[in-house]
Amino acid sequence: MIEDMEGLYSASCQAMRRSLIRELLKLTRREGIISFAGGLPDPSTFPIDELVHISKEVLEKQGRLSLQYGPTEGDPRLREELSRWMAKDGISAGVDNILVTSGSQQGLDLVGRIFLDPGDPIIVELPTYMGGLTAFRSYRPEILGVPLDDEGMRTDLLEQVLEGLRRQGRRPKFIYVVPDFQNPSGITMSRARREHLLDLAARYRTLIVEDSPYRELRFEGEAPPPLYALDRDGRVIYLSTFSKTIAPGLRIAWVAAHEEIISRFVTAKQSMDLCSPALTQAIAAEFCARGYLSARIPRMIELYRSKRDVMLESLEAEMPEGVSWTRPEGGLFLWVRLPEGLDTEAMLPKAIEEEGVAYVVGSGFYADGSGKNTMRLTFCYPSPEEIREGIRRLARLIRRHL
Ligand code: PMP
Ligand code: G9A
Repeated sequence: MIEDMEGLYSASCQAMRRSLIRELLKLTRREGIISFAGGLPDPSTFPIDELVHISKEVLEKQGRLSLQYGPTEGDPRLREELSRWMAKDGISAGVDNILVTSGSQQGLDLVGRIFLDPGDPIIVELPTYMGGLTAFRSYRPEILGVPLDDEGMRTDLLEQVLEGLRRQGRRPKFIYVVPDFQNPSGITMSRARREHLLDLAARYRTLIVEDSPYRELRFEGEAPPPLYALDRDGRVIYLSTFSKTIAPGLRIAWVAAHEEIISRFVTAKQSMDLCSPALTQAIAAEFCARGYLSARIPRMIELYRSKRDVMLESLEAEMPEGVSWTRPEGGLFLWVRLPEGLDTEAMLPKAIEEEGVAYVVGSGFYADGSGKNTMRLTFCYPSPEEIREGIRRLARLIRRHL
């Protein structure tokens, strides 16, 4: 290895951090560990038979096209299907407002790439999706956090942050939110907060990045409209994905935004990967066209709802006094708060080694490193029996630390 490598890596590279979630994924495969860590969809939901049939047909009938490079914007047929799919939520996005990406994770990186210079302010929720933080951090912005309550981002506090920036003659490049069954907290932003957020974004002349991979997975209650559907100014960049509704292995997701912004994304994506895989796009388009997507969602909801219920019941039965948690109406995650003074990061090695249970340390989701006494649990991957046993183990560990 040559000497002085440090001096060769860019400042951006040195600002990059490994995802704790990705590191913990290795544990999912370890014998005897019950993992509440990575948000891996339950593999029993993967539509393997349908995908076998469709893949065969796509290769036989349109192999010359689907094995070729495709347009950067994405497969035109898939974009038409996506436009129709989003219309059911009141999102009016034509084909020219849509860019297909290689996972929403690429969409987040593209957002960082086209908007951020070092030191630029952006605003995120406290806590927020860790993968969003890692994507943005590599562009070295100044990240400001606004706390959540059970109605989502505290827009009254957001207003103070925006006002503080204005006094310095600055405005944030964007406000990043995960409004539906948020990763990590499971909280959904109320309609009133959505309207206030849009109003503030307009008054302070900034953009909103609405990242919504879990929207389809609503177990109960009424869905507030997407921010994109409430927006009148082309101020919202909407991200969604098939990772949680079909399978993450397809790596098919999309961004909907104003045409001008899409055109910048297209230019940026060309230097990343030229285009997303034509083959999985063609398969996804066919999957949608046959109505398989809408047909399968009720079954997924039923499965995840029952797992959420098992987790809530187990928490209720096992957790000691002073521990609290959210009760999400959908999605894959819930959020646990331990009494002040407990440190979930220090507890994790013991959870794994002594109890054989894993979770994601909450502070990783806080841009300011707070949240030491919090953790994220997912109920999507383990079986109901594993959920019961895992919560028993976790409660035992917490009791030992109280
Ligand atoms: N955003 C959020 C909020 C997520 O939870 C995830 C996946 N866990 C992603 C983006 C990335 O999803 P993908 O790249 O699989 O589409
Ligand atoms: O990194 C992954 O594998 C996706 C999961 C994300 C999460 O658990 O938040």
